[in-house]
Amino acid sequence: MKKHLITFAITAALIATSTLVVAQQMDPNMSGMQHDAKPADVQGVGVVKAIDTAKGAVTLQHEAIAAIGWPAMTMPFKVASPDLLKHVKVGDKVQFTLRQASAGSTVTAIKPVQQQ
Ligand SMILES: [Cu+2]
Repeated sequence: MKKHLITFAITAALIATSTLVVAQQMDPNMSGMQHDAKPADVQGVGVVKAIDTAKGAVTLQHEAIAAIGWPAMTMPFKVASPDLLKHVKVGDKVQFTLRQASAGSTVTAIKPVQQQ
């Protein structure tokens, strides 16, 4: 009887593991399709106040970001890659993507917005 329970437990664990693997393999496609719905990424608009390519940081005077309950403010952000800062300069109005994490927010995309 005990042996049967153990066999059952192992089988259940194997099924759970293989389900997890399938879920992970599917994830890249899923996140690609549902990019806008991903709660970890939020969009913002602001003005570039300072750029520090050496530190990989950008200071943004951003508008309120309702998705995460932020009021408008000026603050520094880490960027996912210093390359992201090549296409923006101080004074640019920009649209950016923030990835939310417990360690802080990281800019994962940033581009100038056409001003009219
Ligand atoms: Cu802020």
